[in-house]
Amino acid sequence: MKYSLFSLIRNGLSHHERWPRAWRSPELKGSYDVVIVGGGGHGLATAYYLAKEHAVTSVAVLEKGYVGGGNTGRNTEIVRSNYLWDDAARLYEFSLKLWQDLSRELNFNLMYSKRGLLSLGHSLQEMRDIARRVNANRLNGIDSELLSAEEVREMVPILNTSPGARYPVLGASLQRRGGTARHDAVAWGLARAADGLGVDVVQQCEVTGFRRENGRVVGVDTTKGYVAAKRVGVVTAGSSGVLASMAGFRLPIESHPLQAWVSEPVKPTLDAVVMSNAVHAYVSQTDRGELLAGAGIDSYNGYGQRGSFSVPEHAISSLVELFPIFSRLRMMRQWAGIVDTCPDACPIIGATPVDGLYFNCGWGTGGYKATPGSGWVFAYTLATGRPHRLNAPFSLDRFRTGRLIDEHGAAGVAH
Ligand code: FAD
Ligand code: PYC
Repeated sequence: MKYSLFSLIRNGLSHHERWPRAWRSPELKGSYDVVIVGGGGHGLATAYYLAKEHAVTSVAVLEKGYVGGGNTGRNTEIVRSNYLWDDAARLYEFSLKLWQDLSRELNFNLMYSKRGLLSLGHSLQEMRDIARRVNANRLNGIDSELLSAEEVREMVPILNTSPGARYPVLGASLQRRGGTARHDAVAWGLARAADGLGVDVVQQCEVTGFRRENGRVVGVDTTKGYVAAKRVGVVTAGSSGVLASMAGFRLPIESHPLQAWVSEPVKPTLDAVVMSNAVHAYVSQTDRGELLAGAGIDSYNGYGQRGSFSVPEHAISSLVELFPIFSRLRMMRQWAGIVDTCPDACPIIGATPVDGLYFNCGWGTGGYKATPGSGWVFAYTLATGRPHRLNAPFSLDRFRTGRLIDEHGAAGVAH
């Protein structure tokens, strides 16, 4: 106890000079069993579970920038599993169960906070859709409740629930286990744990091409040289289309900016996550006191991590209608990530037309919550060459067979 107090004071005064590195900065080797392209949460989780669950430790994660610098470090941290269709509900629920124990498992505080997530209904038809989703969730064993306007008012007294409001609140769905988890901690915790199991996490290493022999991938070209690999997993979110085109095929994916912003910090005022599909806006309060909010996607395609002004303007004016108390808040920062949207608002996890090359992408606006589950099933696929039953429905092939899984309603943020 004395020692930890002493070490806390010493480290507090040291301006980080004496802090050890959380993971190595290894030289890139000439070959690996598995190369993972993309050092976001999904790529790092894949590497971690490859090593932990399948004893595959000859693994490199190649990241063109820095770990967590993509959508993993840009999202609004919402975690939930209340999806409509069985296939999606199973995958997201599996992930939510992994979040439960992940801080302990990684020995890294991910600050998973089950503060409850409300999805508001503003019209009779929206309430019918919400009720359908709540019932479907319950049939899948997922906690989900239908709240009346009065119950919403009790839970979030600062919400404008007056009948004359511009966006009248008729009720909401509530997932009590839904909430938030701190995104940069997720990237760092997974990078450290994967590194500890022998995975090479190589930053500033961009993949620039794939090499093939007899229709099979044999390695990748990078800005640090060529690396041979028995299998390659691509987990590059908004850049997935670019990587697929390097490999010689197309994905049914569009890349769009998705924006978010935080206000100056204020005293605790909102202890649940509140989303509204109809107004394309959502908000929660961070542990630092900032109001963290976001909108639907910018409608145009693009790779600029900025977005256009009209989107936050619309979302903020709607949020102020819903929460008049926020009207004097000052915005501190705004940013965007590039999200990879699929026509059915569901991911693609599995084989591609190139043997040995697998993609995990298309999570769009909602992949953060799936980080551990996505890594877990993708590790299974990379280790065995087969889909796990949880990711089998999310094949690229579904766009040929027509077995789509339409989750636009549950995606929560407009695609
Ligand atoms: P990323 O974290 O983007 O990682 C991909 C990595 O690949 C990047 O680091 C990139 O640099 C790297 N890369 C790209 N090309 C190359 C290359 N050629 N070579 C090497 N590396 C490369 N989801 C939720 O569930 N809840 C939310 O509240 C939520 N809010 C969001 C808010 C915003 C503003 C945004 C932008 C997204 C939000 N999302 C949310 C979606 C979520 O962030 C993503 O689905 C998820 O983080 C994707 O993780 P990833 O690891 O696949 O991608
Ligand atoms: O998927 O829950 C979600 C989400 C909220 C904000 C952005 N994505």
